[in-house]
Amino acid sequence: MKVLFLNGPNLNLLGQREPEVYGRTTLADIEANVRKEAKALKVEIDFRQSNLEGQLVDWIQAAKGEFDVIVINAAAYTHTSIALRDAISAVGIPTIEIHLSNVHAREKFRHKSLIAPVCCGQITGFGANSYILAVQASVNVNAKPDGGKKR
Ligand code: CA2
Repeated sequence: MKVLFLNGPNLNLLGQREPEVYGRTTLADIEANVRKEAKALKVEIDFRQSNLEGQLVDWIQAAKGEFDVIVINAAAYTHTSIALRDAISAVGIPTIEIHLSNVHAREKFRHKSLIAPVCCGQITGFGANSYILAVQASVNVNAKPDGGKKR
């Protein structure tokens, strides 16, 4: 099975800025850990980051027929992007929303996720481990009789 990991704006800065909020782990460290877990679970992964909303939409659209599951940390676009929501809904690939921080314990504007209603579920607040939990969740999403499809 193939899982596409997508990372949104500013996540390329992880480990370099605001370590008190997001920790000292870099996105490259996270990718390396995700690859280890994926190998153990016999999952193939692709791991990408973009600061551009349109690029993320293009990747989601192109995932059709290529990937079984999408895992997305849409970063700030989580709270603003109808375009990402529409793309996730349109491709119909089971999608898992993830966050490093617990968005519900932060500012009010982070409590609302525009993509959550079209995702299978949300993993939020476990730091870099949210990504590892997402690899494990991907395997289970795919094992569901309906392939994890929703609405
Ligand atoms: O907790 C998460 O994973 C977030 O998706 C991170 C986003 C934030 O807008 C979401 O509400 C929650 C921010 C990513 C920015 O990452 C930075 C990393 C280092 C320095 C500055 C920003």
